[in-house]
Amino acid sequence: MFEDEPEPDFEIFSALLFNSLKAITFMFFMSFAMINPVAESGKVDPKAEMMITVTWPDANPDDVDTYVADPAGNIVWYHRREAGLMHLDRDDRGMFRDVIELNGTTIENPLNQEIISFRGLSDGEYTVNIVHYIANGGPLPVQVKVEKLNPKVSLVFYDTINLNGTGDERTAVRFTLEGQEVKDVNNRARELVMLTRADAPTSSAPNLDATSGEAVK
Ligand SMILES: [Ca+2]
Ligand SMILES: [Ca+2]
Repeated sequence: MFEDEPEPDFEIFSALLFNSLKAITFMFFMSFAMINPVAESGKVDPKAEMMITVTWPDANPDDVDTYVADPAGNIVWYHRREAGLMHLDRDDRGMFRDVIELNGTTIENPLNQEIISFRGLSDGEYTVNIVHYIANGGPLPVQVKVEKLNPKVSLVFYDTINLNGTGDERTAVRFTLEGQEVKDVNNRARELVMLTRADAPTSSAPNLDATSGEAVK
């Protein structure tokens, strides 16, 4: 009777080991099965549902700011880079502090771009505004692109809008989400900057961004 006991234990152990191996193998193949369709369908970031890209000419010193309002009234902008489910990657200020490290040397980054991504979607109307915060010359062509990323990338809006001088605020696009559907894409003017002014810090001391270390306006 005593001699019989180790055997069932060993059988349970080897069954467990075998099942664990099967589970690991299954997960290994599943992770590949999940990665491949994502790469093939051209998804940018599986966690982002929407992406708004604002671009102005390379090496241009002008500072353009992007403001996006969601249906709940949250507004994402350079002083509030997380609002609701929206995130602004960075405040691009033209050429100001726009440097990158390459092989130990610091070079100027010519790119002028601000990106806003949505982690999730809520029903209702969104507004995308662009603002000519600092102008150095004539009209500035600014490209605004709005993409819905899932289940596949679809273009909601793409256009070039001219900004005509310091303080110029334009509504690039307004659109309404209903579930996965995008409706009523239009550019009826709506001011967002004035709605954010209660948000602005009262101190005149420069704030340093925690992640990039760059000065915040
Ligand atoms: Ca900016
Ligand atoms: Ca820049």
